[in-house]
Amino acid sequence: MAQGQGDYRILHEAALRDYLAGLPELKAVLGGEPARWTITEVGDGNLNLVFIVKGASGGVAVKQALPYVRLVGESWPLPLSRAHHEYLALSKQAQLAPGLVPALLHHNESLALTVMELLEPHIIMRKGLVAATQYPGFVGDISTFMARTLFFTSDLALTAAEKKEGIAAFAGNHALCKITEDLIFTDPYRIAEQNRWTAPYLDALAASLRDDMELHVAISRLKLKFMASPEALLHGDLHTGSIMVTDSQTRVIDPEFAFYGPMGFDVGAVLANLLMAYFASSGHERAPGGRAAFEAWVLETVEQVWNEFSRKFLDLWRAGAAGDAYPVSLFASEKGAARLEVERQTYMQRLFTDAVGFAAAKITRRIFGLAHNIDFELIEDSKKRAISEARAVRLARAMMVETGAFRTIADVTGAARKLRVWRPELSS
Ligand code: SR1
Ligand code: MG
Repeated sequence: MAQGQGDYRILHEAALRDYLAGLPELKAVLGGEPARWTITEVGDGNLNLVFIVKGASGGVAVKQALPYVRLVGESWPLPLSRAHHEYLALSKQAQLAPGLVPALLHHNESLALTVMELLEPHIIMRKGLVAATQYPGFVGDISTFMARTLFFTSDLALTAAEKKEGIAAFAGNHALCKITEDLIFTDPYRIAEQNRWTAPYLDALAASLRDDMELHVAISRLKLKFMASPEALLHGDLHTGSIMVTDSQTRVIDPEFAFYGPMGFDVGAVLANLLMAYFASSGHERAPGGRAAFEAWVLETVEQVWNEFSRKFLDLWRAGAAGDAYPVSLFASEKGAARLEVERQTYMQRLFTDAVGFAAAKITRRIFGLAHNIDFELIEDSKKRAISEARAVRLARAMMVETGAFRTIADVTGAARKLRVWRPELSS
């Protein structure tokens, strides 16, 4: 029995086969004899089991939450209720951003188990970025996903009552928020058992993070914003490992960290992960077509993600927002419409500043915290890896402490471009 959920048991291969065989709709999707289905555990994330099941006529993906953090083990318990919040978030995202999340086929609350469409031939975007693959459809899709999911779950689109119901529905996901509060906003800046970095080269840089009070203030302001600004329903973990892609398709997966928080956290996550792909690129082997073209594409993508997100979000707002914020009755006159338009620009500038700060926090945690990413980790030569990471950290510190100096997204990409050739001093 796990955490009071009497029917919960971990479904390994045989039990999963029996379970799926007992569900007529899924049995029909898979086809053929259940005994001949292939079942492979493919989860490479930090928290859950993920199985790919294939039958004579089709396949499905099955995700089951474990009652603990997979990356660490049973010593770190984690509520199964995250599977419920993930299912809720996926359902909402499917409604608001159709075609940009996997189709939901089945959910079992007690087993903390969800069956989804098998995304094939999609791959995890982060893996594609490590191989220097460009994704021309990504900007359009991710900007639509963020603009629609964030706008339509905010006070700009909802009544106050609807918004508060939404907050309440996700308020129980606080254990997942706590992971973020600790691993992103606290641990990298103090001695924490689970921190790690590319030693010895980044030893001095790691120590400097613990002693940098301007950084401590900046990260604490961001933490407060994360904890105390329920602006919209966030994905909550929107990195490139939570996105699956083909040349022409994008699917956002894994919203188990979903809750009502500051919009800039999701936007910043996407920007941060693209920037890390950019800085990591020079540490990897030359790819066909060259790394330069890829790196130029990544920075162009960073700019377009923000610009397209901002344009689409504003379009939704201008198209007739029905939410209780900025009441239509207060801005009905010509003068009111003009003033509201100025206010929209101010709102977007504030959202941009939030995204810049959160992006910086996301970069720093991947270099000094518990959970790293393959963009850097797959750079075998640890000195090369440290150089790429130090460049990213230098940008992140500036973005976090001198956030006001980044007025436009071109300020961010311009600074990244300069740091791409900076030679950091490493510890030895
Ligand atoms: C213990 S969980 C570590 C990280 O994995 C997830 O993908 C989140 O980013 C979390 O912070
Ligand atoms: Mg995840």
